[in-house]
Amino acid sequence: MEKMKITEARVIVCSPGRNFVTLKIFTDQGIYGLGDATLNGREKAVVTYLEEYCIPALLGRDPGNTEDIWHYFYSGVYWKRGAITMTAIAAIDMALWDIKAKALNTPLYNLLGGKSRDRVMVYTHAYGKHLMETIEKVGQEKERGYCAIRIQSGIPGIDHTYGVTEGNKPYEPAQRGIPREYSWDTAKYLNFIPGLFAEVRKAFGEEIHLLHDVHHRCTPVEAARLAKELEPYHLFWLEDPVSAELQEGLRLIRKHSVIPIAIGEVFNSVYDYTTLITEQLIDYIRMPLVHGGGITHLLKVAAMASVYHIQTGFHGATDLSPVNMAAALHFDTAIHNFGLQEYMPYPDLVQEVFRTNYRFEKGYMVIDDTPGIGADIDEEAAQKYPYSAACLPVNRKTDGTLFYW
Ligand code: KDG
Ligand code: MG
Repeated sequence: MEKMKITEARVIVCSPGRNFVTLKIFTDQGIYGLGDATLNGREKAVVTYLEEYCIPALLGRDPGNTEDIWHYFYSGVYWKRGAITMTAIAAIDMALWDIKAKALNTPLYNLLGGKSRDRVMVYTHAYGKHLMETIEKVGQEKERGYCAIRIQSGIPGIDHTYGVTEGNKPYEPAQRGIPREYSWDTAKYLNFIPGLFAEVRKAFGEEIHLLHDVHHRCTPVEAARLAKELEPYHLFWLEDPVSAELQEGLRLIRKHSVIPIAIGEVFNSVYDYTTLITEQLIDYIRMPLVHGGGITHLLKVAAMASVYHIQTGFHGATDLSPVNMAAALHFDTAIHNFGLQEYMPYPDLVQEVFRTNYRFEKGYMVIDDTPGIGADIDEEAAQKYPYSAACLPVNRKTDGTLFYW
């Protein structure tokens, strides 16, 4: 590969229905690369980090040196880790891998080990305001061809539940203005969920993969109870059963159940995972490229996980941009220990701004051989949708105590 130089980098912020931050890095060879830098509800913090501290130091460097540049912004910086820092590093890293693959005229997956599989199994979301509607939605997603479905449902006695839309719009948790406050009751949740899965299995049998996201709302002992009671329904995984900043909390769940556990969409470093991986307390890694320092870092996390027979199951909600999704699909195609990829179809507005090279085929995603990541942004279209501040909600228990959302 010819030596290149980074000549310019700029951050594009747009809001086609929701906010996205995209980094575009240009080189003296006329090749540019894209990286996703979207951190839901904290977008401008990443923009500032990139514009004030990273871009000036990127200019003039050879974009082919992905490893050295990653360490320049990670090891070379005194204040390490954290969602803002690691999202900024991820965007730089993704864009550099995009440039390198384009310069070599090859799809990104070829630089990550080539094809370990022809297609990538994805799961989608099914949710309803009550049990019957939820079951109906599972049936609809199955009809669309999904063979893995995450199930969330409204719960009797709780006004708002994570993962369930208000009205008939697609689910979108970020809202304009300061965070809305919801009320939460773990006892009602724990009493309802096992019965929901019993009904879903009764309706659809054992063929379909079922998943559920606890969204950090249980204590370790509550999560152990839920995992144990869900065991007969053979979930593909139970996600974020506890707020896992206490890694040791997972030991209790493991002691009581053999339900597979997926953790870490809010993690951003391999050091968030060391206990979980080396003690085999989880089965799937959720940390996505965009929040986990990019391809360079996730290659190492995935390699470490593979030694312990742990697979990847990357976060892929619609608040991660199509650039991240495209890069993730290359990663999923290439690594040996890929497990499952989350996928929520983007609304049409998003597709007006971002162009992608992947397509859905009967429960799987397939990427084509476009050189690089294969995603692009239409900057003119992006300009039509300016940034508008939005935040994730806040949760309180019924007595007013602040709780995890
Ligand atoms: O921004 C937060 C969302 O991406 C998150 O709530 C979605 O938990 C989520 C999931 O599993 O997709
Ligand atoms: Mg989740």
